[in-house]
Amino acid sequence: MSAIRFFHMADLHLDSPFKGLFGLPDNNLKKIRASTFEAFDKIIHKAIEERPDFLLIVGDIYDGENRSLQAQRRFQAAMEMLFEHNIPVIVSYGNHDHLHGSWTRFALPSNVYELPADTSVVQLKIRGQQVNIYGFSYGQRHVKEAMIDRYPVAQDQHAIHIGMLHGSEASDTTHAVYAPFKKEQLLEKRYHYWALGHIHKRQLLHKEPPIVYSGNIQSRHRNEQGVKGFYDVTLSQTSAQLTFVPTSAVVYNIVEVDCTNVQHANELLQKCEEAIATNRMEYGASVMELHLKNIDEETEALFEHASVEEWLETIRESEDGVEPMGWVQKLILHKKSASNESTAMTESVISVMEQWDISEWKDILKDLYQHAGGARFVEPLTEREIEHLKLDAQELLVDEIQRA
Ligand SMILES: [Mn+2]
Repeated sequence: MSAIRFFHMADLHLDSPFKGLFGLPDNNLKKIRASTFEAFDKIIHKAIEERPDFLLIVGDIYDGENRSLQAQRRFQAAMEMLFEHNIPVIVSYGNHDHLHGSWTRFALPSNVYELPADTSVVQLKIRGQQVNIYGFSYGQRHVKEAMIDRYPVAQDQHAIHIGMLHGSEASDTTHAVYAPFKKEQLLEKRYHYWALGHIHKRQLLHKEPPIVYSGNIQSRHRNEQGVKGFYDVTLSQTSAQLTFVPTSAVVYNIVEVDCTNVQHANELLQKCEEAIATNRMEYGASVMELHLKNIDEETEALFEHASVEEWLETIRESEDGVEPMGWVQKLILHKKSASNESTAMTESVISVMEQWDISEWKDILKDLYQHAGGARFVEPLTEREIEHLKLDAQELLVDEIQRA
């Protein structure tokens, strides 16, 4: 029985708008706005070069339910290229590009199998090997039902069975729970591989058989740090080999700068520049959060007559025009003087915040959201927005406590 080879990817979020980026030079902004497409192109090029047997795309190809024209055009063209090379693509749509949205229709070539809203199976024959792929697309945005109940238990003992599922573990309370499942439920289906989507952080939930989130192919904001990509999988009934392939066009990173013994502004600037250069060597184009570590009183004095914003401007200026781009989004000071007591206090406040659910957040923020004049200026309160608020609140808290 021969092994098969496929690419497992999810959450392409093509044409993500990248809101909330301010003050960037035009070429940097352009690079970031094109990053989801650039990452996608890398996958298509690799597929054409290396000819895997098929591709699996597990939901959220498009960022919006109106499936932007630009994104569809790029996707369509890519699928045509794969058609030319006889590479099948199995697609399930997720909560972002669910079937109930309205969009301008493109006709995809016949190598693309779009899964319907009911769980169904796509059957492929690869060098004599039968391969059954099970999955569904989101019929509407919110699929709260345990769709896993609708997947059949594998029957054909000679086939390779693969499940595609865009959803999250029932126990995972950090995300909006869609199509919830328990690991045991997946294992009960006796499939050889579970290709998951929805969670943007790459992770292996189970090894044999593999239950895998490939994560998204390109970070979309500062809560999605690190290199993103997809899995190149070689699979037989008895073995699985997974290779992570990076695709990020722009890497979101936290860069640490050790400020021990820094006394003068030029020394601090030089340390920052060195840290950024090292990051550039390793990751290429990046959006960075610069964390200044080990700031003692002498270093702290450098911020007495120049604000953090001024420092940020100065650091950004020295990066202007350097390729590949390095955009410093934020500058965060970690002062040495912070006592253990204040750390403990910060942590206890943060842990209280962690326990708030969305309705509590709404209650806490109701003055803002119900304000007659202000409400229309704020973003809708999504999980992601709450994540941002949490991080901002933590920073503010640490800062205030240290200053006290
Ligand atoms: Mn997604």
